[in-house]
This record gives sequence, structure tokens and C-alpha cells, in this order.
Amino acid sequence: MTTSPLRVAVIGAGFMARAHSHAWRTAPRFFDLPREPQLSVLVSRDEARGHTAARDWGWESWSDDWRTVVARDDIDVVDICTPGDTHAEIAIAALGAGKHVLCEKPLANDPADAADMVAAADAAARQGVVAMCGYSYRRTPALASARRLIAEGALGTIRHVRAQYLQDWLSDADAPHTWRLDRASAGSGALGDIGAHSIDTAQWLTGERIVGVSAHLRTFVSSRPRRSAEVGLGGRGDLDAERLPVDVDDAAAFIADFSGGALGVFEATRMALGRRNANRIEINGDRGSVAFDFERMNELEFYSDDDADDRRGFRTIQATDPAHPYADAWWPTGHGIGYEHTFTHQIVDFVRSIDGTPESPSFADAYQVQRVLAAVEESAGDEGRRTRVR
Ligand code: 4PW
Repeated sequence: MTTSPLRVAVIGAGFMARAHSHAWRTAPRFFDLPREPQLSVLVSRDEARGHTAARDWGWESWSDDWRTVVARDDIDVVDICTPGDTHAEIAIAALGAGKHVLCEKPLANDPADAADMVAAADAAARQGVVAMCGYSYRRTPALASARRLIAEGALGTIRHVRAQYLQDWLSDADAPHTWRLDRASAGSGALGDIGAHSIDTAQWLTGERIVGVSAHLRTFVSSRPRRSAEVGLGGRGDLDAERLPVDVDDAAAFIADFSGGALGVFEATRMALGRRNANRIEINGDRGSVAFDFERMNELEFYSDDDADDRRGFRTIQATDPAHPYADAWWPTGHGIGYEHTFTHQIVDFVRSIDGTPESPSFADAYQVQRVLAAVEESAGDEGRRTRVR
């Protein structure tokens, strides 16, 4: 690598910033990148947390002011890992300052902010600036392979999309409150936090858009104890602590119409006890099917109706073979990769896109997801009436 380093600022010091920090460090060690990322500065409003996170995760420095950092001449990339209510302001400022932006999902908390972000990204793109949204599961080799199979026509015409994203870290009614349960910070609950992944994955895999939905949302636990410390996802709150209201959905379920005629059934919940991170999708076409579950992320189930009569049945494809996207950078076949690798792949694709190899999801793609989220909420607020995605 002879080009200048890519000087990165990460905004945030939580779970996602940690995943991104790992990815920024790992990507150039395992992949050929056009530019070497330099972990320049981590930004956090909380001094103690910012210091510790920067030191532990390998950042050169720490700041408590994203505005100053975004304006700095010695920063090339702004990586936004903060709650959704801050995305638009930071991303628009960073793009306006000519920084490449990677922004965590969902893109924003509502379509209006997302539209402003798309406009900023379009303007910046004319100056060669890249903006991408972090739908990291796209970077799972098994899912990227599924997409290839679908694009090659191995499934034929798509009829069914069955997507579930099931977690259980909020099953305990005394699990502590978090920003992910606060509408003002997160926009919505399970819907935007994990259902958004399913929407993005489904549209990306099929190449079709969701055009209409009929939805229900449910909140099972309406208040939770204030958290005493940063605990990641879940845990048990202090039972004597003040209880804070939960004003987002705990679970979302909706039926979706796809632009190509497929029928989708979606479910997102953080209360499916025993399901830790079951991000699942099954797609059935008129020639074949694929099925995936992130809890077995190195495998893809594939059924082909073209198989001989006496061999038909789902087969398990090992997505660790070097023939699968990203897999040749890692371990010998069968040795497997994990959650963090999806973020590493995301950084690889993002850096390559800065170098001119276009990658998705663009802000416009993420805006489409945002519009589906809004339609789901609108439909749920109207007793599940079929609602067009606008
Ligand atoms: O993006 C998702 C999150 O917001 C993650 O992949 C898992 O679910 C972990 O946290 C939430």
C-alpha cells in the first residue's frame, strides 16, 4: 500500500463502535485494501468511557466534540455509531465537510431525516464522497451466496419471503432500560433495531422492493428499571431503581407485498425466549428455495427442484469454502467465522467503494428501508390496514 492512509473518526463508544473498531483494525490485516485505515479519533460525550474505549480499542486519541472532529482537515472518514436520532445531523455535517460517511442502521428515525441525508449524500457524491449505511448482515458469506444464487436464477420466480429476526434479551421484564427502548433516541423498537435488517436483507436478496404492508406492533413491558451501567444488550436491572417508560414496540409482525409479486411475512422481536440472535430468512421460488439462520451463520440451506427425483431435498452448503464471497480471506474450509467478520467485510467494501468500486447499501437504499418502517408503523396504528410504502 503506497497511498495515503485513510484517517478515520468513529462517533460513539457503545456496542456498535466496538464492533466497528475491531473491523477497522482487522480489515487491512486480512484483505488487500487500496488504503490503510488509521484509527485517528474516537468521539464520546462521556469522558471516562471515551478514554477507556479509545485506549482499549486502539484509537490514537479521544474527543468529546463530534463537530470539531468532523471539521478537521486530517479526518477522511466519519463512522457514525450513535443512536438514530443523531445520525442525520452528524452525517449531513460530515458529508458537507467532504468526509466519507459510514452510518449505522437504521439510517435515521424517520423518512424526513433520511431524505435529507440522501440529498446530502447525492451532493457529496458529485465531489467523489462516499456514503454507505451499515446493514452489516449483507456481509455474511452465506447470505451473499444466497443472493448470487437468486441472481443467477437458481430459485426462479420468487413467491415467498419469510423473515424472522428473533432475540430474547428483553424477555426479563426487569431487564434494564436502554436508549433502544426510547422512541426519541431509537425511532422504534424491535422494528427498527432488528426488523430493519430483515427488510434490507429481503429487498437486497430478491432485488425487489416492498411496496405495501399490513402490520401489528406490540409492547409487552411498559416500563423498565433505569440502568446503572453500560451492560450491552440485556442483563438484569437494579430492582430498586426508578422505572422508565418504554414507548416503542417489543415485537413487530407484518405481511408485505413485493414489487415483483412475492408475498412476505416478517416478524421481529426481542422477547423470543431462547432465540439469542436468530436472524432468519427463507425464500421460495418456483425452481428452488434458500434458508438461512444467523445462529448457524456459516451454513446456507438450498433446495433445487432441478435435482434428480431421487436426490431432492434441502442440502446444507458450507459457506466457509473459498468459493463463497469474503471466505477466501479467512480460514481453511470448515473453520468458520463469526459476527465480527460481517463488520470487517463491511469496512472492506466501504474502503473499496471510496477507491471507486461502488458498493451498497447507499443512503438511498437505506431510505427505502426507512419508508417501509414508516409504513409498518402507520399500518399498525390503523389496526393493520394495508398501507402503501410511500
Ligand atoms: O443491528 C443489530 C442491533 O441493533 C445487531 O446486529 C444485533 O441486534 C445486536 O444489537 C442489535
